[in-house]
Amino acid sequence: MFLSLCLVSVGLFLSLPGVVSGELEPVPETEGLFQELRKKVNDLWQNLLYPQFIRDSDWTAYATCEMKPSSKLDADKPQVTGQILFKQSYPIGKLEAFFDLDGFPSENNQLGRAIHIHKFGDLSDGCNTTGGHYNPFNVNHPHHPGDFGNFYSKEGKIRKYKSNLSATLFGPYTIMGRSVVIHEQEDDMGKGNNKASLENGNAGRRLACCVIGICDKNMWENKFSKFVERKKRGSQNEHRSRPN
Ligand SMILES: [Cu+2]
Ligand SMILES: [Zn+2]
Repeated sequence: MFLSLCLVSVGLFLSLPGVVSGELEPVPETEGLFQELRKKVNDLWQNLLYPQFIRDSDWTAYATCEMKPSSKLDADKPQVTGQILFKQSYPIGKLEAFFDLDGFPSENNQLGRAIHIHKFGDLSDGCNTTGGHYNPFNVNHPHHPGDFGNFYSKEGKIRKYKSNLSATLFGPYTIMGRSVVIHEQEDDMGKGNNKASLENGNAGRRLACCVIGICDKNMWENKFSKFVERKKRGSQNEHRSRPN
């Protein structure tokens, strides 16, 4: 850590034009060394600012979360599986997410189910070891970056696209390596008049969870284009069947 800080300080120092051309200009025999050091510092900065996985995919980060029922869940509870995909353009794009989940009871008019980002990507004791809501700024629920709200299933499925989310895949508050949890019950959005409401929205048991990890661009593009196609077809059919 100390070495990195030293290198960074040297880099800043070397990048000041006045310094390089001023009285501290290196003597010829040390010039090669300085050049090498400068390159190392530049590479360090590049890697810090622009992580490899973003540079590899047109300056956009993609992540996936492979949803599985909690290993501690009773057999009579809904066994939710599927995928949540994330996309975010570097550096100032807002997070987009696509929720593609199955296994909810098939009767319609089900209550909403809360979905949140939890602190840990640890599934060693099912979803119980994912900790509380990811809360880097020490605020109340529902103002955590991963408070995605309530989701309503249709014919046992949730297919939902959300944009402009406040969680991020970049920097010190990245959600990469943390988890997404689906709860049995509705999120009271902090209006439950008790302590738990301001911590977790009283959303009840953890049905299913997954760990967020880097994925390929194609994963998002394939899934999302199918979703858009299905939506288009759905709205056309709706249009056709609507009386004039
Ligand atoms: Cu939760
Ligand atoms: Zn929360």
